Amino acid sequence: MKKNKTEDHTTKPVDNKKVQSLQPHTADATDQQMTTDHGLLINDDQNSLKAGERGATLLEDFILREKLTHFDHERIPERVVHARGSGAHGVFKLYKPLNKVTKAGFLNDTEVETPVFVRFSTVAGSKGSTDLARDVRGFAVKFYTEQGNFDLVGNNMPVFFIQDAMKFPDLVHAVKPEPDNEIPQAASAHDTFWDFISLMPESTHMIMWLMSDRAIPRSYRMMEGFGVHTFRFINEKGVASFVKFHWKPLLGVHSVAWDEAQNISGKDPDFHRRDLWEAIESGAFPEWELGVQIVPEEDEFKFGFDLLDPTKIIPEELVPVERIGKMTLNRNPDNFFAETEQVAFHVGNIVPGIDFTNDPLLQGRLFSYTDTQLIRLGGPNFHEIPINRPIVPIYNNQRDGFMRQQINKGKTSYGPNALGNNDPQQVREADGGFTSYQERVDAKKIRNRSKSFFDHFSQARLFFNSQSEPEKNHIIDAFSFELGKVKTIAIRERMLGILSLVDPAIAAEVAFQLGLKVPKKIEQPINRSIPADGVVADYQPIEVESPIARSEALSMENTVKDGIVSRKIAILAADGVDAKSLNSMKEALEDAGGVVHIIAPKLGVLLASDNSQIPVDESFLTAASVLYDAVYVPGGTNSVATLEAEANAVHFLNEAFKHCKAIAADEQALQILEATYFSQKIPDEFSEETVLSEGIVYGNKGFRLAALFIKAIAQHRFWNREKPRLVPA
Ligand code: HDD
Repeated sequence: MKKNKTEDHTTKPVDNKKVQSLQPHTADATDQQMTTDHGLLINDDQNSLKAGERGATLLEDFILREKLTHFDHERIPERVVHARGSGAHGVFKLYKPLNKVTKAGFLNDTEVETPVFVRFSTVAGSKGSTDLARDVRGFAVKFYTEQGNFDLVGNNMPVFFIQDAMKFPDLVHAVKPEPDNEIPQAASAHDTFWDFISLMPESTHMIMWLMSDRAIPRSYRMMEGFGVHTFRFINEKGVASFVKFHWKPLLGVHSVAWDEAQNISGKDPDFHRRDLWEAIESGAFPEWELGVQIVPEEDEFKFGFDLLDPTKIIPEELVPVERIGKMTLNRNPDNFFAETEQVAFHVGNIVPGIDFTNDPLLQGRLFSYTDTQLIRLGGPNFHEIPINRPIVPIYNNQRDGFMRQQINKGKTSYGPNALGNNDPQQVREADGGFTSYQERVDAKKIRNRSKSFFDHFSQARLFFNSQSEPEKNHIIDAFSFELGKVKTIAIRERMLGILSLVDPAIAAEVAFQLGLKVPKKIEQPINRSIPADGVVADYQPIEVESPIARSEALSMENTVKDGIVSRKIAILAADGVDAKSLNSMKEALEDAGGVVHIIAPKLGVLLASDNSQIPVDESFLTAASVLYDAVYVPGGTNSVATLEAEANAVHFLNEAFKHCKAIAADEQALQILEATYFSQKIPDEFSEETVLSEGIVYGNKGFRLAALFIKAIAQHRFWNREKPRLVPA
């Protein structure tokens, strides 16, 4: 008889303190025998216990009861927001000590690799919704430091919709599916969302981000992350500075086209989840640099906006982002539920050297995250779930509660105590005990908002003005789409009014698409706070001039475009393909780090013109252009003729062109390009210049063809193709 093993090994290569701490909790059934939850070996797991072959099932059947009961209780509530997400393990390594500004241990020791667990998410959709919704992306990082867990619970946009946590339930109720019919799923394009937004001028800056391509990333690996709020750093001397956190992806910041996003949602709703998983499995580990913007306390009031206002950025031109370390995601979770679903982030998990500010949104969050875990994970012991445990031991007088794992020894669970030596002992600040930053507060209790929070438009304008022409067009298209889905004309008009305060030109263009006029008089939003003391109410925005007109960092056009690592490239081929034309391109792309799939009319193998066999990865039934970054058609007369007669192949190319992707063809394959809708856009001859502006490469010049194609793919997209819209695909 085989013995049941209780411990397990993992095949995953990465090893660090967090991975080790998860180890005793993992199980691998390979070569093991089946047991009940109580360790009894099971003889038959296929049939219930019955009174005779055709008899009724017996209540006595504890094996059946256990199996059904466990199954019946498998689901837990999904997150009230950010329900849809994907996680990964990794490490953070510091470039240089930050002792001048913070005493946080993990920000001072360049030798230490701090384990992290990251969860990316969309906000509005349910757990099973599409990855490609137009939405904010969550970017939550749990650092398992030697001083306890530090959670940086951020988003891929640097600002937020509202300035006060009091409005969070309203915001979420407005964006979630409408309560009468639960429509639409994972979409902000509906009446209740825009009703709310059009009455909340403070959301205008965030709305510009949400309508931009940032809301439809190409990959979780290609988005920035932001801590959003201004936090505090505190150094050994107790001197504080303000800090904003940034994550800068080494692959650059890239997005898909909106039409493409909608198609991906149908073809592969798990697109981002799959992309992250596959990249890590293949060893193309996603990397981000952690950046900080540091503002000395004495400079708090030097800006035209309030550092405590979460609807404002500090433009990088005013305070540069200093890159202080690198995070690498190098290990997929073993079990989605145990790790990604049960991980519990909390913006209140901080370590000595980091502290909060009075940002009223942050202050509300400090309550909400623990509160939500209590219902979602079922009680106060969620910190004991393996993924949530710190890598340092936990000792305190908290006891009991549902599912308590820790077996606390001794008589005392209170302090002070003399019976137990007064253990566990409090720790002096000098020895690492946490003390809150001693901010001086001398104020009246009031329910109001600071006047310094009332400028709602200057940074919205700064964002728009900083975009490239295609990015601006996308924003206008997105507003036209979203407001076009809104049924109530008054809401559309109210939003046009708000937009006209950002920039009359955007308002005019969106109004044109909606067949409306920009209202002359801006309707006063209703039902907002009543000014008790004559202080201007928050619905009366004030105008503040931005100290800069444009900020380079806000446009994705200026991002890194230096390679094709992990980019997916489709090679379209059929029997009779020229093996050399296919293989030389495939090799060149793979050498540059690209991921190549051969797509053919059917699965199996292709018989090349030299009789060699080439395995097919996908067929036109299983693959789609929207799932790739670029497409190449190799030579071989028969292959090209077959593809030309295959509508799906021509459609593949048309769609790739429509979505502004790099396209390459062997000179023998030119005829299939000529069968597309974009045949008149193919340059007569290609040169490095045309490749970088048009993104189409063809010919038979071997290495040069591949080299230029790689350059084109690295450009990500050729947005200049978008207008006029040629392709009906
Ligand atoms: Fe939040 C989840 C990010 C404002 C209340 N939030 C959640 C997650 C992220 C953020 C990334 C998912 C964490 C995960 O993957 O498990 N939230 C933000 C950012 C905000 C923000 C960047 C503004 C700067 N959130 C915010 C406010 C409140 C909440 C103002 C409430 C007062 N957020 C929650 C929550 C969630 C959450 C209800 C749902 C699931 C969870 O916490 O664990 O407590």
